[in-house]
Amino acid sequence: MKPLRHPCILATGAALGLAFSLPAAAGDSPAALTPTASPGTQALEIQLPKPLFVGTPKNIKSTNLEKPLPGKRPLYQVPAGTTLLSAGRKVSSSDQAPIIGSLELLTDKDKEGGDGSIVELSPGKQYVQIDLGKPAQLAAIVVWHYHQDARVYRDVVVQVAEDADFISGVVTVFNNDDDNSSGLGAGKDKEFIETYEGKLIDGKGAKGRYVRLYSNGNTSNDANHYIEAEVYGKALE
Ligand SMILES: [Ca+2]
Ligand SMILES: [Ca+2]
Repeated sequence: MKPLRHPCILATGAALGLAFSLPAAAGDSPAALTPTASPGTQALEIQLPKPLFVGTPKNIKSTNLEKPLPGKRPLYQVPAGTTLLSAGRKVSSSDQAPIIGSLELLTDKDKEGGDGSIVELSPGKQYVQIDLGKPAQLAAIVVWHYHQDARVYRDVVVQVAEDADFISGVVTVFNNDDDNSSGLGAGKDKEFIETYEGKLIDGKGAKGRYVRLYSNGNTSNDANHYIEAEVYGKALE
């Protein structure tokens, strides 16, 4: 009898759970994942898309990979009064003519993983930039590059600045380019596997009007993708 060549085509949570996190299974205890809120804070509410992983995980090569969480991301505490600042805001990019999709997809609140929800930028180091319209103090940035399969986007760097050219008041809040191949400085953050939960990045209270997110290809191909980028914080004006 011939062995099955693709025993995981009908992948189950058990089959996938070895390599990366999946949506909470019945029996998960949200209470156990919820840190105690302190006065003046609130849990960040993030609208999540439908999970899409349907295949087996790819062989991901990374020497700097964060260990995937065993379940859903714990609730994240942010300063009270924090709101979503980026919805509908203008997006620019180092690639003003994306290969697929348009830059508006970054802030249209659609985070579903299907092809129609994804903008594809040219290969190599590229950035997208969100204009919040006015200065703000940032609590968190959540980015969905892609979640049709498990992969890692390279050299993810997130910066905040006062001006659109990133000359004044530039603060780097995330950088996992550990070998400085993108030339923005070597970062100490870890690479991460993309999931439907997106990647939550601490805004560290950085102040600015513009948020820029860099990447440089991914472990499946050399293109750069975005589904949505959300910026949470408080307007300063
Ligand atoms: Ca979107
Ligand atoms: Ca690098």
